[in-house]
Amino acid sequence: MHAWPASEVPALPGKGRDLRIHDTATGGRVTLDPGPVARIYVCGITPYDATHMGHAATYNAFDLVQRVWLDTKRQVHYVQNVTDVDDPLLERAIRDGKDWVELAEGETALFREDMTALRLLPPKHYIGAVESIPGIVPLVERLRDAGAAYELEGDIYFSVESDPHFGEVSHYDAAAMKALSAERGGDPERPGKKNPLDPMLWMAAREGEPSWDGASLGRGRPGWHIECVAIALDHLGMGFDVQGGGSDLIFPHHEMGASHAQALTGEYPFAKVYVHAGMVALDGEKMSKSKGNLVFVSKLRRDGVDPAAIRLTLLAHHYRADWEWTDQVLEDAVERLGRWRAAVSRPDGPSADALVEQVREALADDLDAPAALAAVDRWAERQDAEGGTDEAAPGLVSRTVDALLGVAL
Ligand code: 5CA
Ligand code: ZN
Repeated sequence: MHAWPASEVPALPGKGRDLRIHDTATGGRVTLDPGPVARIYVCGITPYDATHMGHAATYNAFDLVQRVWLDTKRQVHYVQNVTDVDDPLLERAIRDGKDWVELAEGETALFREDMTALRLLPPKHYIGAVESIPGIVPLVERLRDAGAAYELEGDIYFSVESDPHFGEVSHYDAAAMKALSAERGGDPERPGKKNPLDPMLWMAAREGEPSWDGASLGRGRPGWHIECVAIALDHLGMGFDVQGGGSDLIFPHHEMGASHAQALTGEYPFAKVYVHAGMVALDGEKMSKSKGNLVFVSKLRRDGVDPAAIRLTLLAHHYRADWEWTDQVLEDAVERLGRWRAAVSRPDGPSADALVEQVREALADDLDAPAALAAVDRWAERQDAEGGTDEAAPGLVSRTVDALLGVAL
């Protein structure tokens, strides 16, 4: 699949800082030390109702990871998937009387437009689940042949007991795992499973649903977790730097993905750190396609809201916090954008050398975007109150905000 165009990232003077980031698996902060090519996998959308502010907030967080790495003069090998076949997508297509392929293509196209408008840098590889099926089948066969998977009425399940590290991403207890599994696509109540938590790797073809040739598995379609594993292993290999997504993916998705990959390769870990963004809510509840309480990026754009203001709204919240979308948070961002634009439109101003370092330091410190915004606010206030004689300052502020925060002033 093709991704979307990259906005230019200006180079800044000096050198960026290494990223210290909260790792879900260890529960602590880790200083990342990627090689010259940093490797990151971020779980992509299931394209049936894109792009809401929750999605945008999560992708904004991982865009900051990428920008911090680029500032350290590293290359970034960023992979993102599209879950372009899945139960909820098929259900939505039936509900709306649409062809599921057209629904997925249309929503993915809209997502690309939104990402471009928000200046979120594209992945190097943007890969659909459907196009990955030929690579998924042999992985499921290997797991089955190694005894890490078993058949149940034609479907193939992964045995969580086959990975000695199972549970080490989320650290949830058995009851929490069971509840989340039922809530997020699993089937813990199905009779005949070895462990209620075991997730499906391959689902035998169902009447009226799309299916693909699965060689010795028979016709069917892949389970959700193995799709992301196949794509990550194909494009990044084991031991990549960051596995990312929203906190609703901690369990089962990222826990199961790690176990699939570890059972397949015998290597550990799947990813060096697991990074999760908080949930954006509307009217007191997590914004979600299934509940329908959504604010869409495309709707705001159509209403004439500047994408830079949408992005500043996201940046005003720490990526790990759960927060609530309101008209007020957007209004605050519109106002801030106006102040910043006025401040950089003058021919000179107070020196911005310290500001570059403050923004760098804030982002390196577990992506503290609110602290980065506060630093720019302070420069804009000084510009307003006293001005200055540094002719390079307004341009340097613009480039810093653009390079590290993705906001074009
Ligand atoms: N296709 C799968 C991942 S392989 C999926 O979860 N798709 S999604 O469309 O439901 O979500 C896409 C990304 O947005 C995921 O990282 C998810 O964690 C994140 N996300 C979904 N809802 C919210 C929300 N309300 N707030 C923050 N992030 C969210
Ligand atoms: Zn995923």
